[in-house]
Amino acid sequence: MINIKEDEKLSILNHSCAHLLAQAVKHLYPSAKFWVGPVIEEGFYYDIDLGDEVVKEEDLDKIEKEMKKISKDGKRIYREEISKSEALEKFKDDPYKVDLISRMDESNTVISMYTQGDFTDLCRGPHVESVKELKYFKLLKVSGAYWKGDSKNKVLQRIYGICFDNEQDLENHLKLLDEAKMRDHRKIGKEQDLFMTHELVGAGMPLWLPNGAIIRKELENYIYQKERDLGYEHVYTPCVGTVNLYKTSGHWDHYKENMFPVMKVDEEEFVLRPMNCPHHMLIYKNKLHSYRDLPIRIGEFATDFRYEASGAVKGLERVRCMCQNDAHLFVTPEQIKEEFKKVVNLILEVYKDFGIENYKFRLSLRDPHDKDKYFDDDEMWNNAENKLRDVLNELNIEYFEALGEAAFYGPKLDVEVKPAVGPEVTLSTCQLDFLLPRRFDLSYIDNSGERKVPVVLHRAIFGTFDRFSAFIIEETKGQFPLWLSPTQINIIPVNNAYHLEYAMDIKNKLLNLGLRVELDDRDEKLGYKMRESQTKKIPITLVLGDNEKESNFVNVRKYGLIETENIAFDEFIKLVLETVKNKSKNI
Ligand code: TSB
Ligand code: ZN
Repeated sequence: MINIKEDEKLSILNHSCAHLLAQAVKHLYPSAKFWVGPVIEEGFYYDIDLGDEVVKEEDLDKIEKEMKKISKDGKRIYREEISKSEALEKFKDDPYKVDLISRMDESNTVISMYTQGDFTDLCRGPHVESVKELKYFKLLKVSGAYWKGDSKNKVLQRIYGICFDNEQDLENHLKLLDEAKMRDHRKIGKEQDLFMTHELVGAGMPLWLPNGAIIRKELENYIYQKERDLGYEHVYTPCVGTVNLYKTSGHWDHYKENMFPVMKVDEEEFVLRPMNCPHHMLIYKNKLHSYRDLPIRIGEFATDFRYEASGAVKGLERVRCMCQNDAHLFVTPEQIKEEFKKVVNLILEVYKDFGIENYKFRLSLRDPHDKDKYFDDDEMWNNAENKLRDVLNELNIEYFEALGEAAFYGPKLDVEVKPAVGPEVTLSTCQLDFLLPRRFDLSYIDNSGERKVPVVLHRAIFGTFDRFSAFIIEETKGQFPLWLSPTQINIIPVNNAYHLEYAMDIKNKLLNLGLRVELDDRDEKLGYKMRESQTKKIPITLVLGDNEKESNFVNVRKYGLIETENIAFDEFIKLVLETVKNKSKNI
């Protein structure tokens, strides 16, 4: 999707359109007072004080019509520069503008205003020359916004819109917005009871509902098995640690702004952990190790807490409480490349299983000038960064480099995945770390009996279960493959009086095979129940009547298809189990 702010021409157009919106609002709501109307990535908005009146979504049409009328009138847009005292006099009845003007420093700011027809607004500009140029716009939504973003202040009405310079671009953009709305995992999450949030729990702290929990459990089982096969050992550790633990690791100095504040218990200070590395370092340190033990791969589905700005949290995609599919691999320097390659191959394998094809590898490097974020040891950094480059080149993997994106303890390989709509998201990561093993004084005995420091690879294949689930919900539009579907099979008896017993028998047999089955025995019409099964996006619906009962068959309707198929029950079982095992979409 286009970033309006980054396109100079569209920026001017959208800013001018914000004024057109304000003028139309003034015509329709004469007492309206205006705060600010900036251009944003998604278009523009204007914050407006309408006294006791409230603009609703359905009022946007009316405002849009007025905007069109003004635009047709085709008045020129004039710029005038005025002194601060003139500005204060001119806008003296408008406390919002007075607030803005009083804070302006005349010595380094030119105060300007723009006029179009009967409307004048204080503005830096620039603007288009005439309102006639503002033809292809759309008002998108309205919400409340505290004046100056402070919850102690009055709530203003924020009206959002977007403007293009031709009809086709506007249409394409609106289509994309519709598509994004339809796929939005927050919407699907609500419709399918996957997760919820509640202000009493807090922003960015999702509650996984039973349906969502099934998906998450399946993801956990899937990756757990893959990791076991690769020699990972899984652990459980607490999601708090003492401040001293994070001072030892260096998080306290380099990651504090991403952490929740300290909790005091008795005389000890604790934090909610933002990462699991320190805990895993201590598990490694619990025993003496010889080079023969390495690599040691410690995995955990670990809950972390991070401070994310309240405006940045989004459904499951960006949360403050997350569960990482985390592991720390303790290796000798000679094992780095091989172990790193295995991680990259695991990422590729998982993406293949999930049909993820649109992604880029990003090599995240330190910014050598940022001495606050990155520890100061050029040799260590260069060594680590070059090691990663070598591996990527040997694997023939295309990547791009991103300065200043490394973790404080080392460079990383992040995978940026492009969703069906919307901006890229970082899912997987694999990071190389020479620092934390030193800070925790880790060691192993090498083959000549000498004490050596291991190297650590931090890696998360899904990233977090939260973000990965958000991604999968949007990619599939909530039509999950059979193995992930909360309900896999819905059984509908044609007539409860005659077919319920057979339906219950089929249900129990499927449940015994470990499948997730529902039986719809409500006294509703067959057609109604079948339609509902489709709305709920259940992959398989079985309709059972006389024919099926007599021959031990099932009548199968796959999600999204109209036609149905009669299959012998034994055959059906085989098909279903195979589909689940192969993780294919449907039978
Ligand atoms: C891989 N210590 C490493 C770990 O061993 C670590 O924490 N890396 S991380 O900071 O990059 O986080 C791992 C992954 O978590 C990221 O790749 C990203 O996919 C996911 N993630 C990060 N922040 C959030 C968030 N606020 N909400 C959801 N997922 C997140
Ligand atoms: Zn880590």
